[in-house]
Amino acid sequence: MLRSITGLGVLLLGLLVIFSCDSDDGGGSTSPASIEANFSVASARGSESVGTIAATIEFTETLPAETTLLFSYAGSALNTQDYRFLTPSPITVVSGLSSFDLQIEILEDTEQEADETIELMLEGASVISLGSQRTFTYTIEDND
Ligand SMILES: [Ca+2]
Ligand SMILES: [Ca+2]
Repeated sequence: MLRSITGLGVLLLGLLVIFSCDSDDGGGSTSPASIEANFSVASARGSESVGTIAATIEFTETLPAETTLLFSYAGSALNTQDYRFLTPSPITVVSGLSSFDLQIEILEDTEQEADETIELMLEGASVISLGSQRTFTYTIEDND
């Protein structure tokens, strides 16, 4: 008797797991790993007096879970001198979003200088994958 009750419990638990997996799918069968993160554009430019800019990262589907994104930066503009990250790496993106704005404050100065670049590169993502548009280059145009 005890054995059959335990067996029934295991069976019910199994059905619950199957049922909750089905309801999480929301009708689709896409696994999170097939969702890709890409920059929305490869490049953009603007005056150094622009203020805050956004490098938009788009997801091919709405995120089913919280996701962490890692990015690196390079370029001729200097972090903390010519610009600063309002959204530093790593970025935590909550579930339910289909895009995320990585915000950068462009710092205005009075020096005459050449146009400078900020090069961002997506380096990794938890839960989801990276797409082919992993880099974004922003050109800061001098206004002095
Ligand atoms: Ca200036
Ligand atoms: Ca300047």
